Amino acid sequence: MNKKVFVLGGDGFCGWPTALRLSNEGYDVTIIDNLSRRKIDIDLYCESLTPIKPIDKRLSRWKELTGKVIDFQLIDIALEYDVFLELINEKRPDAIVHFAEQRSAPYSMKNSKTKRYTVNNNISVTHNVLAAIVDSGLDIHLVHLGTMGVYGYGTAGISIPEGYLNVTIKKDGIEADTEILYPANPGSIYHTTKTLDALLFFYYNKNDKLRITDLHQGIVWGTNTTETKMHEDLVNRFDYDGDYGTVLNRFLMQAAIGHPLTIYGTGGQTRAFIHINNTADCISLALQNPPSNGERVKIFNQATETHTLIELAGKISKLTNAEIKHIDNPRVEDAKNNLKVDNDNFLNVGLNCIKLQDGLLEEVMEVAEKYKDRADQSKILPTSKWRK
Ligand code: NAD
Ligand code: USQ
Repeated sequence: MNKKVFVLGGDGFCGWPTALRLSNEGYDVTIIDNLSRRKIDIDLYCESLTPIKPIDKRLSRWKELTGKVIDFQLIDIALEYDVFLELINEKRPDAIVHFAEQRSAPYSMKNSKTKRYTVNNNISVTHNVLAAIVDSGLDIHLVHLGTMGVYGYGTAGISIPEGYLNVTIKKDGIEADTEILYPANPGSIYHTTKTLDALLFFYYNKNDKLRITDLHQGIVWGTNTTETKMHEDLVNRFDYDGDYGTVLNRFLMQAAIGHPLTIYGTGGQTRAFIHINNTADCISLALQNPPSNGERVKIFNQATETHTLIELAGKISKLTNAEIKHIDNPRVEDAKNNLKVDNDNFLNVGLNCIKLQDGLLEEVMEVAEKYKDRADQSKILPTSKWRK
């Protein structure tokens, strides 16, 4: 029998291509999503640059092309605990992949309403998933999408380890060796929810022996994967607006429509990146390499390279002659930082890193070029400020 996996947030940017990848690999996939991301688009008067199809159309096209069935359940996991638990008891999944959170840092910083929504939603979803696994009594492997930003991006000169740090504490004339979780240093309310998630995982793993993998993912770029390219109806979302658009995709889209590349501040910020195809690869690898019973939370850094923003903008400008514009940074963050990230855990289980290459950059720009008439230029500049 095929292994059963729930993909929470499987209608979103990372969840949709991952659900298709897992279905293609033979998993029996159920997507659970409350479609809140589509509703936030309506609230913000924005749309994905790519014309994403309704979830039922996506799934019927997938079935027609591959013969594979993906089930969809419209559940708000933060609010509908009993319905969610009932579904777990009914379907008895082997694994749950958890993408279902409000994931934009700028959206989380807009106002007290979006701050409260982000905290309430993200923490409730994560805690409900953990409590439901315990209530079900099943041995379910939970794979969660965390973020590199739980650590801040400054590194005291060392590369960021995968979750744990060996330290020597010197106090009262005594030296003690111990292992700690790498210190959290979030830079937005959104990132703060991910540090709180990490503590919930630590606790449930210690107390209830849950098997958990927490993936600290960098900024995802690109649009389509092997599976979403199979048909226009499967196209992935492409966020470009000031709240949900992430930096590299924004630069690529801006270049395609002739808008200056918007660097916030100096551009000396270094960030970690990963291509969307590698996101799906990593989830598949994490599912194939679960922690054993009794093992501590497995923490993987899910990033393939690091770059400064000025370096990225320079690369795209060289390719396209796009103008680069520095604008006042709306965020509170270091103007400049070094960032090195260990990613041995994924390399050791066979991740084939897709690195930034001109071919791939062009591919994303072609997507942007194809849909540029859908772009609303009034949505490009940032409107959310970290301090009022
Ligand atoms: P997304 O907003 O496109 O997708 C999240 C999905 O979760 C949406 O479809 C949304 O409707 C759903 N969802 C949210 N709250 C829910 C709830 N209460 N109940 C049911 N469904 C709910 O975001 P994404 O870019 O696909 O990110 C997915 C995960 O990966 C997030 O947890 C994010 O923090 C993490 N991540 C994303 C990136 C990135 O660059 N996109 C980078 C690192 C980590
Ligand atoms: N930035 C610009 N110009 C832009 C947009 C952003 O200079 O037009 C800068 C920001 O100031 C920041 C950096 O680019 O220094 C990254 O911003 P981003 O919006 O691309 O990414 P971020 O807010 O960090 O969040 C994204 C995802 C989030 C995920 C995170 C991974 O939205 O879900 O957790 O990347 S990480 O950054 O590694 O923590």
